[in-house]
Amino acid sequence: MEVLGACPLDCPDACSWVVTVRDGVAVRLRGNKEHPVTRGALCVKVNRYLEQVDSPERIRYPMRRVGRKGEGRFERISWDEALEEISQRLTGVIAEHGGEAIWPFHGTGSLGYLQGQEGYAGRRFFNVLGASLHKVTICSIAGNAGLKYTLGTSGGMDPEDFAKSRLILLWGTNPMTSGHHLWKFIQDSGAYTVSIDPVRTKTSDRCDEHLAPLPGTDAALALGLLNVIVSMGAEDLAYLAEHTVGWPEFRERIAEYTPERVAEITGLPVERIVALGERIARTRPTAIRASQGMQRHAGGGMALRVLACLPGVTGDWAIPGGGLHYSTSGHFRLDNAELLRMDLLPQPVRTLSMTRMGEALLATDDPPVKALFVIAANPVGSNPDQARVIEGLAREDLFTVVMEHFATDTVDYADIVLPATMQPEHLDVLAGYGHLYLVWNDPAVAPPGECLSTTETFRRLARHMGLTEPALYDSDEELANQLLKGHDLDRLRSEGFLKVDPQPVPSGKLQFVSERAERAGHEPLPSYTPPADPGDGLVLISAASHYFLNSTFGANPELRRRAGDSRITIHPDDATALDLADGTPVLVSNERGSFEAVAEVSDRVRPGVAATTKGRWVKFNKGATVNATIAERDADYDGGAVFHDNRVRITVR
Ligand SMILES: Nc1nc2c(c(=O)[nH]1)N[C@H]1C(S)=C(S)[C@@H](COP(=O)(O)OP(=O)(O)OC[C@H]3O[C@@H](n4cnc5c(=O)[nH]c(N)nc54)[C@H](O)[C@@H]3O)O[C@H]1N2
Ligand SMILES: Nc1nc2c(c(=O)[nH]1)N[C@H]1C(S)=C(S)[C@@H](COP(=O)(O)OP(=O)(O)OC[C@H]3O[C@@H](n4cnc5c(=O)[nH]c(N)nc54)[C@H](O)[C@@H]3O)O[C@H]1N2
Ligand code: SF4
Ligand SMILES: [Mo]
Repeated sequence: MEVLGACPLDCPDACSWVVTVRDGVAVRLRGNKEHPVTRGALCVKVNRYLEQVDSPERIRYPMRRVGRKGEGRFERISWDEALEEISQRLTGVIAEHGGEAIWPFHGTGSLGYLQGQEGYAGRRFFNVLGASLHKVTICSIAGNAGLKYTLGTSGGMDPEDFAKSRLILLWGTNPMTSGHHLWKFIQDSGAYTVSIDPVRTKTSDRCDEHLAPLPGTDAALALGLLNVIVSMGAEDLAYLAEHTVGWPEFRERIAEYTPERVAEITGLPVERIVALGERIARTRPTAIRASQGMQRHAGGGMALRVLACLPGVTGDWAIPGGGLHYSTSGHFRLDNAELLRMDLLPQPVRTLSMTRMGEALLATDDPPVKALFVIAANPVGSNPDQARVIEGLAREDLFTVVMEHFATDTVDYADIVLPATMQPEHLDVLAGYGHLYLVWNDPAVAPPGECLSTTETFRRLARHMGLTEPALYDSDEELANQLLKGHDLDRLRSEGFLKVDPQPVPSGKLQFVSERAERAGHEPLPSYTPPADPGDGLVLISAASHYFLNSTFGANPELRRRAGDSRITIHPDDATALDLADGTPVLVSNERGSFEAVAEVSDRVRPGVAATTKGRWVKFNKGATVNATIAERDADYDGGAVFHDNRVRITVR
């Protein structure tokens, strides 16, 4: 039997897959050949996903902590005991501190609308309890906000249209690692390709040209390219007049960013800036792929805002194969409100920011956080300011439930661990953020041990607590129907995927001058916001690892072997200045914390920059990873995270 499913991981490609089942056992997993983006291929991480599903390390039963927090010692308990203990603790917390003392910490481990983050699985239950809201600031929020100020939507181009582009700027993005299916469309286009990245990545290697600006200076670079374009008189006057607001003001702003000034800010040669500006000026359509990486900076939201203006000046937004693609999420008209049911909240409640976890857990707020549910997240490994997150999670008076597949660093701090189903074992539906397809996932096999889906876990908990709200007991099928109202569900189910119609971009006139930004307290005109880490040393970028997906697979023996030890890449000039050689064991530190790594001396990074990857586990890395050095600071818009705006010192161990 073959069952259609979908990869649940936090990756733009949301692959459609086919599970072959024999005698109730999943024996084969492959990419769906019919899906126009998956095209039959998965990736190096997920090709052997069935081994991950069958892993002997998988959590199969509910557990209760027996050791100290952080020790990771647990005993097996029954579901009844687990539900009873959770019910009692939650009831106690609500009686003493109110529902807001409960924090449902939803992570991006699964992007499923039923079981994972996009539908904030379990939110209905938490609404009935009056729990705090959770804002997912960890990933893409600043860029989304910046795009919305300019375009009215964050949706952007249909990525399949890259096949029609003549010039493609791969700007702060590494698709060969973090979503490789886009490359097919880029290849099909035959376009001239430019990688703009402080690091020479696997993607840069495939491009015709590579520019390595200083991190966090992209808005200045974009303004400099526009300066060249406008000096040539290559702006599209008809498009500007008909489809934009505030061109005269923006034109003046552009004039301030001469190639000379921009060269100083970005650390790029003037000639390269001029040459790229001229190339853009004479090539239609030009497309930009920018992704989350380049907005993990103090000025991340502003950077995306300026980038979205570029195709407004050249008129590329009006040409198929022109424009910008960041995330397609804005195009899906799903009835998330119907799923979330915020109307079930008894009164308005506070919102807690995902990337301010250390601060929130250690604060003396009223009410303090007294109960924490971690759902498909691994904050110990993946949040900023690791030491403070750990200190917060170690609080004896904090009741922590972690729903997981594996004994992550975060599980070690749980009071109760609940075994969760994996994708071949539950029903779910996903929407790609690198394409325009809804993707369906039917359960293929029975869960191992006593694993339960997120939805079923909350149904049972609600029943155990005697909650009477009928919406808490809707089945997965009912939830899917509510979410997908207006979509052809039968077709989605039978084919495994369904393309949605993109919304127009920009949604109205493109706003060079944004009143919405001004109302939110930001500059009305796009500008350049410099990096903000006040520290000294090199700027450390910790981007996606080729072999892990965030911290998922961080304990997978084969993928860990392929990823190798924790490394930090440094330019030969910086290595000489620091008296380091290739292979030197180093300590990487700043005022927030430190971690150990091995130096790799290579001109893959530009001078002034160091690079490592995210996703390693604390327990396999001597108690700290790169996230020990990252600040719980906010980016400019909406509280986004600043993972790559991070200065560190590197010393020999
Ligand atoms: N240094 C640095 N740190 C970063 C970043 C960076 O660029 N640099 N990037 C950040 C970004 S963009 C992100 S999105 C975060 C993500 O960081 P993480 O929270 O580490 O995300 P994942 O590893 O995707 O998933 C977390 C957990 O969810 C579990 N999980 C998966 N599916 C399910 C399910 O259906 N049910 C349950 N209960 N659990 C499930 C997985 O087993 C996994 O342990 O990391 C951030 N951290
Ligand atoms: N294999 C793999 N795939 C993944 C993930 C993973 O962990 N592993 N993570 C997934 C998740 S959660 C997300 S959000 C996406 C993220 O995917 P990406 O958006 O690709 O994010 P990053 O890997 O953080 O950064 C991408 C590139 O931006 C560069 N960069 C950093 N700062 C700057 C800057 O200031 N300017 C410019 N121009 N470039 C800069 C980095 O060097 C890096 O090469 O990928 C998803 N896919
Ligand atoms: S991680 Fe991305 S590329 Fe790999 S199977 Fe999942 S969706 Fe596809
Ligand atoms: Mo992410």
